[in-house]
Parts: sequence; structure tokens; C-alpha cells
Amino acid sequence: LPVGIFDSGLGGLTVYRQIRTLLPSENIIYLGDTARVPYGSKSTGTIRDFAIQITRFLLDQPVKAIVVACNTASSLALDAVRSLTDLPVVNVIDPGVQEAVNATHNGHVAVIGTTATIESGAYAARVQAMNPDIQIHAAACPLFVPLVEEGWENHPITQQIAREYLDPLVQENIDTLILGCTHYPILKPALKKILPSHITIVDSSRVVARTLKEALTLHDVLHAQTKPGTDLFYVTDFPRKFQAISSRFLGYEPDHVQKIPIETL
Ligand code: DGN
Repeated sequence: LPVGIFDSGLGGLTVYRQIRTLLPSENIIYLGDTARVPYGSKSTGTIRDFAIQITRFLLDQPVKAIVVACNTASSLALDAVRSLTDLPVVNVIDPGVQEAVNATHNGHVAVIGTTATIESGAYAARVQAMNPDIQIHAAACPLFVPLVEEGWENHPITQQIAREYLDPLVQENIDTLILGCTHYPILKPALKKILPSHITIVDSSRVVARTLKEALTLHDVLHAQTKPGTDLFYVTDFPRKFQAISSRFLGYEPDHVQKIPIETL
């Protein structure tokens, strides 16, 4: 059976990419809810409804594990997803938090994400639960997603906006920064340029892939065969500039992309 991955749109392809690299023989179904993106500015109830619909769709395929490859859905709808299934459910928050807790020396960790992710307090709660001595500093960076989708990750205006968002965090003496949104790994080179070099940037997508591998191993459903796995990409709409946006996340243009209308979810 395949692994099911979902995201509010195409940003989760950064997570897919790491999973595909680490687990080349797994079959994968990816669903990007491109008709309803962004989730980051929507209410909790709406995000939970979307996540429940998509989870049901993936369970019907069927799949053997679910990866919630969206920080906003992981922040607000993880319990709803878990309530629908006993299969392994991997989220994108816990692995990043674990890595940040391990990385910090001075106990000042920052997280950046969409407005919904930051307002949910999910990252702060997880860090506190793991180590109550760590201070978490959070900033919503709502302009980052459209900048990445526009392909402006190296534009001077992105540097300027990033300074506005990140300077207050740097002044809090942070030594670790969690990229709490699927789009932000694309901005990593730009952020590195403006952040002091001692700050560790945590891009959780790689750790998420490792966490999935562990979960599949634990449930004894890791694919043993060596031939390459298959990919199936579903989107709920083909956005304008679909090819450009998806290839930015993936490094190439995806094949086998099918539209699945929301009504049929
Ligand atoms: N995938 C979303 C996230 O990781 O929070 C970002 C896109 C969005 O819904 N704004």
C-alpha cells in the first residue's frame, strides 16, 4: 500500500521530496489542496474540516500511513486526523521541535510560520512539554508564502521583509530558528544571508522523512522491495503557474498529476 501525504497546496512537496529520497521504494500518493490554499489565514474549524475530508479520501485509497505535510494542518487538526484512523500519522511539528530542542545551547528558540500556525501556539506547547526551560519566540510571517510562490526568494524585497520579521527574534538572542511552514525551506539561502551565522536553521522536512521511516518500521509496513516506488499526485485545482510553483518545490516538473475536484473528496 502507498503512503498518503497531504498539504494545503504544493508546499508539502518539500516534505515529499525528502521522503522520496529516503524511501525510494515506497509508493506515494500526494494530495495538494490547491483549490483551497492558503490554510494559514483560515479559521480552526475550516482547517479541521478540510483535513478530515482529505484524510477520509486517503484512507479510502487505501494508504498504510498518513503524513500531514502542512504545518497549519499539523497545528490545528492533528487530533482530528488521528481520531479517524489507527494507522501511523506523522506530522511536521514534532520532528522539528525535537531537532530544535537538541540544537539549542542558550535555550532561546524561535519559530516562524503562518498566522494560523503561530496563533495556535502548537510549537510553543510542544517545546514547553519537551523542555520547560526553553524560551520560545514566535513570529507569523504571512508574506513569505506568496513571495515563494511568486519565485521571489532571491529578490531584494524578500530580504527586506525577512529583516522586518526576523530582526526582533534576533534581538531576543535566539540561537535556533524553526522553519514552521512548508514553503520556508525555499527561503533558507535568503534567510541565511540576513541571520547571524551562529543561528541554527531547523528545516524539519528531512527529520519528518526519518520519522516516517521509523513509524513504518515500527508497524512492520516498510516496503522491502528494491524497485523504485510509484508516485501519484492529486491536486484539487491546477493553479496558474502550476508547473513553475511545483518544480520550485520539487526540483523538477511532476508527472502523473491528476485533478480531483473538491466535491468528490
Ligand atoms: N502548507 C502551509 C503550512 O505549512 O503552514 C503553508 C501554505 C498555506 O496554507 N498558507
